[in-house]
Amino acid sequence: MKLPDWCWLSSAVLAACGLVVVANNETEEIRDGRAKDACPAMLESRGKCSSAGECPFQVTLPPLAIQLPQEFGRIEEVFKEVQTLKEIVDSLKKSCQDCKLQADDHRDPGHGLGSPGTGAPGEAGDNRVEELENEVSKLSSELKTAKEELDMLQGRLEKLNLVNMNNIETYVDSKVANLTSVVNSLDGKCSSKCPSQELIQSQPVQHLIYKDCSDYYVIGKRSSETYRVTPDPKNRSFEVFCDMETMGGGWTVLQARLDGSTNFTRTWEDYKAGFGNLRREFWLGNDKIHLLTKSKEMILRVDLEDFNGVKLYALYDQFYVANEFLKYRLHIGNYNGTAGDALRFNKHYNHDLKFFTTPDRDNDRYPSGNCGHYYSSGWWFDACLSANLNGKYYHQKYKGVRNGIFWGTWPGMNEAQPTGYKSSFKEAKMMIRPKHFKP
Ligand SMILES: [Ca+2]
Repeated sequence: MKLPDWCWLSSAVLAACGLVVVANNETEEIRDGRAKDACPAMLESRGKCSSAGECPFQVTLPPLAIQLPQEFGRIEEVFKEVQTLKEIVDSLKKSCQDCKLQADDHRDPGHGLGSPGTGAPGEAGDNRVEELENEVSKLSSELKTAKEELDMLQGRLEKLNLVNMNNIETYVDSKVANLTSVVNSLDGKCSSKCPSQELIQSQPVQHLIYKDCSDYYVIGKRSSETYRVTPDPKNRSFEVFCDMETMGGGWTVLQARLDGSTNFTRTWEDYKAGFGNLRREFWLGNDKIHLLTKSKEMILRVDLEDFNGVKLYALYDQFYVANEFLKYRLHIGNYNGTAGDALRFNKHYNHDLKFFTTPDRDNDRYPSGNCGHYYSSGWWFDACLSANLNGKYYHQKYKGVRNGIFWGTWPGMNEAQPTGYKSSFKEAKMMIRPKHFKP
């Protein structure tokens, strides 16, 4: 081990000054005053010299201060720390001992306090500790299992939350639409392949159930009139107006506007049951429209005429209105025609798949108000409209809120009028016919 530098330095000092030998024979003293002043280390005799001339000597060194490196300063701290740790260990030992005593008491209550001496206290305590450890470990594992089960339940609950009313409605809607389509296709098969059906059709008297106007057309009825139809045998039959002229005829009319004689600003119940005069202006009624569109796959035709005598039409190759539970939701198919696809104007104004809204029943997609109230109508409002055939009847152009009969794709309809006037329609009509009907 290499001696630190300070050690060599001290030796050098001693060597440089040399030793002053002092014979302290009590009687004589040899001194070198000069040397004594310079070197504080002295060699002196102690006691009397022996007869052989050997004298005891001693070396007296001055107090020695050695500069230790800083690291040595920590030794004191380390000692203190060790002391503290020792105290802690002692106190832990003691409490551990107490703990063992208590543990034994708990394990065997009959012994009472201070009676663990019956066994080996240390061993008993160790066993108890082991038992407790096992118990804790078991509890911890049970807790973990319970937490996992909770997590799983939470997940299932979240999934259930996702199945909200909208999803159920959409599901039921699509199932109803599918069933309607299947029933209709079976209907179609039977009428084309079943000879008895042909027999029935050739013998009008036996055609007992007329589901819609096309059935009257089939038995030879050609006048546009009111007829009684039974789209669903489980429901009552009702009167409808049949258009037997337009585009081959066989149309069941759902709605008509022609002179403003009927008020269309109505309640939910009115729109549900229907109102007006079948030979003039009317709304057939949402329940009836539902039954008609449920009984067969239907197409929709909208006829419009403005005050300039311009007549245009729109055809949709599917038209279905859900039941009241599903808020008479609208389903429309592909557009064809001359008036433009106002029911599906763009992604912001689309009446397809929208619920029916009336001034007293807000099912629209406009969060801060009721489109039906604002536009004085019952309709399948989005937020709010690109078409509204149940708007107010105006006999001419009008100003203010666009609450008149409206078809957004009508030529010039959306162009800003310098006068601020809005145009309306002289006549409007909605009617349906089975998709597979051949006039
Ligand atoms: Ca609303």
